[in-house]
Amino acid sequence: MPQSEAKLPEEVLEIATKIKNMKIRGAGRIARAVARAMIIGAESYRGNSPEEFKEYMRNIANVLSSTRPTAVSLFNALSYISRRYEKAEGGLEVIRNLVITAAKEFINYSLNAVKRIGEIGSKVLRSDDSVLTHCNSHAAIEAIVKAFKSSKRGIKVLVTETRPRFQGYITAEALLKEGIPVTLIPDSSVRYFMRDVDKVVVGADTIAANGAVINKIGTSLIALIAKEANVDFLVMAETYKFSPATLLGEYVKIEERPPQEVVPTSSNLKGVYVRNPAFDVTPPEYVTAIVTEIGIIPPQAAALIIKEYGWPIANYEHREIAVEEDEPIL
Ligand code: RUB
Repeated sequence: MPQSEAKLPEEVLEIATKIKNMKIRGAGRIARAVARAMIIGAESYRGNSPEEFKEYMRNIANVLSSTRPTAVSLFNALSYISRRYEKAEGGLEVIRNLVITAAKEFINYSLNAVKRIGEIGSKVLRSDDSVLTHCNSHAAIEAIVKAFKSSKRGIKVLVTETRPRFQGYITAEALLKEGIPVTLIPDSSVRYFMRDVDKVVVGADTIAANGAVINKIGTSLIALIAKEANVDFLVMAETYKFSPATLLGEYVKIEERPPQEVVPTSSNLKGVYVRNPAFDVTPPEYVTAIVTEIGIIPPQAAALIIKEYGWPIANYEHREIAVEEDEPIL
């Protein structure tokens, strides 16, 4: 049996499972993890046909693209890599190297982009700002930490719990480790606290061509409250978080996760339908600015970033729905 049809490397499948069950999570980390999986896949191929190798890499990319549907960073990373080897000619080693080089390039680019966003984003924060953040975004944390370390020592942060998966705990721990004063608050208390907030800083999973920001569920409510209170709403997003397909009219698929994340199976809510969307859409008019690694832009410039700086149009579609809509919990 050709290796393209054979079992894929265990380590690659493990990465896919970890993304699916959120042991690897956050749009940037997910993108770097799929790039790493492509490297592992390429290095593990034992056949000798370039065409069969391409088919095998396609199978790996399909498995990776079926893990979670919303973060476009995953699909942009895969497209960046596949664009390099799909049309390439040459022997197996040439093609294998193209995969490995492109994947390494993506990982390096991504790590540097997060650092650069940290530098640019940190300048927007003032020395005694009270910042509110939601979920767990490395780009957002990078900007806050960088600002704090560059002598803006008065910065303090309100972190939402981010139910149902409590990613806010990870953020609170990371900020505390850097010595930043952190207060953890329930998601539902955001309006109560907004009067004390100077800036909201969040990350993004996807940014659509019209500047709409898709991020952790609850983000759009926070944006609404920030708008009401006249508080700046800043999004930290690498350029590979911008979705080229939305320029061509495609909608962003919002992941719905298992109801058990919201209500434990042990509860006696038999027959109650539970919905668990993982992300929501914040319209551009609620976004003050998007901080990218190439500079700060208004959300209305999203299409320009896609066109001018563009990551290739993603070839990969998410093929699996995580959970049926309206699935009863018991
Ligand atoms: C994570 C989330 C993060 C973005 C940006 O959702 O919504 O805000 O992915 O993160 P989940 P980063 O926990 O469901 O993956 O800046 O680290 O890419």
